[in-house]
Amino acid sequence: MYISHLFCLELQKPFQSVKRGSLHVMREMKAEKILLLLVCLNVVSFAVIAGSPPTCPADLGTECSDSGEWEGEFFPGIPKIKYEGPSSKNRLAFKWYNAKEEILGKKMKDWMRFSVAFWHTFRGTGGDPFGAPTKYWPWEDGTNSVAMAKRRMRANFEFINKLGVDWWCFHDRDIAPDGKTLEETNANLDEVVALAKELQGTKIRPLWGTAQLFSHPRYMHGAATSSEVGVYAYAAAQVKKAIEVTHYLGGENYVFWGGREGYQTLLNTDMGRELDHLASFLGAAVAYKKKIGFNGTLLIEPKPQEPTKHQYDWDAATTANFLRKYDLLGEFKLNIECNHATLSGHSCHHELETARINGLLGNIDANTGDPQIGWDTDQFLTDIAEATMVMLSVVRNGGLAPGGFNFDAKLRRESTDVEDLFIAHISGMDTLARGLRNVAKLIEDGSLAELVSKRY
Ligand SMILES: [Mn+2]
Repeated sequence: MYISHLFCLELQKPFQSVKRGSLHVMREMKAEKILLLLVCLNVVSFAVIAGSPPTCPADLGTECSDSGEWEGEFFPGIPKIKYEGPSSKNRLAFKWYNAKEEILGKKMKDWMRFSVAFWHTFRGTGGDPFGAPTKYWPWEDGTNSVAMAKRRMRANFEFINKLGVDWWCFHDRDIAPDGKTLEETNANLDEVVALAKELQGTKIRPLWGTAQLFSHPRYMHGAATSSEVGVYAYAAAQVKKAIEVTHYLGGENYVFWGGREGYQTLLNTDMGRELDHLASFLGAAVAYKKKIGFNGTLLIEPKPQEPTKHQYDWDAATTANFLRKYDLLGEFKLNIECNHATLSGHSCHHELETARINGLLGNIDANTGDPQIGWDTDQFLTDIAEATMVMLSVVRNGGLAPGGFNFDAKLRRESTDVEDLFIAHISGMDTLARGLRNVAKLIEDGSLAELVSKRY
């Protein structure tokens, strides 16, 4: 991103020095400058989406922290979040989620198994395709150094402890920076993971880990479905390492989200061959998992499109058929994301039920989209009716363990206070808790089951 900025500034210089050109030349230069600015803006936006660190200092008057040791709390003044019940007006308290309360024979926390998503919570910048980052958390120093990654990891565990959850999820590249070589990249990851292991203590574990196989330019044609064998091999090496660190941290699952496993046009794509490649890639992951004794569940996360026009893991039914064709059904389950469900034209409830009746419901990425916006907005789920349907599937499934609910959800661009991270998670947890309480009433009342049985 810095390089892009410098490039743009450099290119603007010649225009600024032309002061007495003919009108024609001036017009041409103006057009050039506008084009250049647009190109620069696009370059910058792309870098933002690709997960670059936020620029610092921001033009909002905020100052970066220095790059020295961080002292004290990351969330000062925010207490450990407690349950205060529905009449509480405290924004930093649970109204419906009471971790140890028993509902339908199980503690709420065991139904839920809530997890914080590192990428949205600690790498989310508020940047979108139309604008630069808006969030500059006080602990960020504007770099993507290993030291910064470790400081961010400390913030992650203070957040998790104060929120009172036991799980977290991560991509390899979100928690540690890329190096110049695979070896250097892996060494960076090892250094950050060693600290994470220490900070986890005896109670906190990864709900799942995953490899980030979509933001680096090498993955522009996909990873396991890339037409370049070198890219396929690099992705395999990256997944191998990501499974190892997930295992080392005591993770209970490992997720495959095919970020760019899909196509832009069938005219240049051998779809059958790409699907064969994807299946052998996943088969190799199964073999390696067994070789190192990792007993976690492997999960595939369906999504119909975005960033590619068509993603191979379109929805639960498509993915189940893929697994069936390649004889991988016994080795994988599904991670259903509610926002992906609606992008594929289904409801979240439909996707959960499709996974459940096929014995494939493994985990839920708890978020929601917006009915008026056609893309993946990754909002916290706050619709009680939707949460009730989601929990109905979870209860019928007997729970999600060893999976759980991962908050694959982010603050809105306009939400820039540190406290907002807590308020958003509390609202997501309370909404699902309310859904569970509603399901308990529906089941205890018996009328829903009676209605269905009468129909048949
Ligand atoms: Mn999403």
